[in-house]
Amino acid sequence: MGAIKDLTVPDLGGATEVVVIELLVKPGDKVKADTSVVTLESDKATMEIPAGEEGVVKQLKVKVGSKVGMGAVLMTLETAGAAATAEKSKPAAAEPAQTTPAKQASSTPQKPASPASEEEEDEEQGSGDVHAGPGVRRLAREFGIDLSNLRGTGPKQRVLKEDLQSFVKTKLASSSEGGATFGGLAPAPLIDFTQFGQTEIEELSRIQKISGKNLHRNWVSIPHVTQFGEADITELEAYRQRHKARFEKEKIKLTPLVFIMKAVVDALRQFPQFNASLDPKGENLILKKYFHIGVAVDTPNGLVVPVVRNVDQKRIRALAQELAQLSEKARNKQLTPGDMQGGCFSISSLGGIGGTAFTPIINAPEVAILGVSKAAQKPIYQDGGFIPRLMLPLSLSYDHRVIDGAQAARFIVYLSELLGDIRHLLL
Ligand code: CAO
Repeated sequence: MGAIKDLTVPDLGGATEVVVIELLVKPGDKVKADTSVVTLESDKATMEIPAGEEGVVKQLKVKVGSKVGMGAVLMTLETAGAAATAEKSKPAAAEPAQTTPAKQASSTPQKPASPASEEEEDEEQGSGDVHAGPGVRRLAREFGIDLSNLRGTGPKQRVLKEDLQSFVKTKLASSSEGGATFGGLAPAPLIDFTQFGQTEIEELSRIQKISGKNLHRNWVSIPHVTQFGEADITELEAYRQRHKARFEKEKIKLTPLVFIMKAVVDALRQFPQFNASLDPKGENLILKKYFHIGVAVDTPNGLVVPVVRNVDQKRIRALAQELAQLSEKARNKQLTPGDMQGGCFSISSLGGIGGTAFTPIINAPEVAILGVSKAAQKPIYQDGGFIPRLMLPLSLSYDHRVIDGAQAARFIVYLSELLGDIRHLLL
């Protein structure tokens, strides 16, 4: 049997009294010399007291809330040593130093950490290469987080409370049902950019703050794949040019987008799983029998996605009118929440600006979104020679939990065929 030793409150570094805020062990627990057994708190800091010696906890002498001073007995330990006589140990502060640096680190008396001394104390409390204050360690223990999985952003890579919070947030966002985890995202580096040059702070708009959160959630929670394609819209463009002036007289802008909306509805009929939402459990597909299409509109205050309802029941003229009204409302900040609800599928058109392709983010709870880029003349091989054709780049992002790659390829091929043959759209 080992010796029975009292574990006492060490030198408090100036504080006369501290409070026991946590008992980390119970009688019968096996402890190592560096196992934290009690957390004490002064009005300035918290500190964890290590067992000091390997052994078994015999009896707790304090409770949570007890106020104690230097030398007070916290608990008794049956040490693993050979000596059989019970002996009252001296306060930890006076304990002889261990011979190896590692042991010294774990059994060196703890001092309450004042803000200035905390970093020094972290060194002492470091397990392996991890440096963290006692509060952070306690929090990590409560959450069951192994601090060695985190990359600290403090001095000497010290793990800060913020690092822990961002680790937990990332875990929650990416939490799936069991399975292996891959260490989570590294926290974003905290950089003082003024060290590199002049800077200016500009607050994000309200819309950017809201849509940013939604975009981030959709990006991390939906397994996105983007299928690219091209539609030959030479005939469609010729048709549009023929009718554009007539529409303009009525102050209606006829752009390729309205034709694309019509073609999308036709493709949604053909491929109903694109006009669907996953139920919250991810077990059923809710198939929609209506065709409401969201259209991303770029406004000075950020991106909004008003919804054009019952696109299947509207003619090109009515759609063009409604799209103009909705984008006007969006740019004048007059959209109501109702204007942005109920979408089945979204279209994000950057065709008026340029670029060749992009990967749009799915607008949950929808399962797919079509990105449209600027049409360009391209040499297309036909009947033994190259001829110029106006090609429209399409980027279809889809939720791979719901849609297979083959279905997505079929969808984009079908859509391209519709856009390539104007008769389909007008009939
Ligand atoms: N290829 C070639 N030209 C195109 C085109 C395309 N794919 N799409 C539009 N155009 C042309 C139009 O025909 C028009 O030219 P004309 O006046 O000569 O006919 C010009 O580009 C401008 O069109 P527009 O952008 O004003 O109109 P639209 O109907 O195509 O789009 C709207 C309306 C509201 C979708 C658009 O103004 C808009 O806001 N787009 C940005 C959406 C966005 O930001 N998406 C990104 C989301 S992810 O951050």
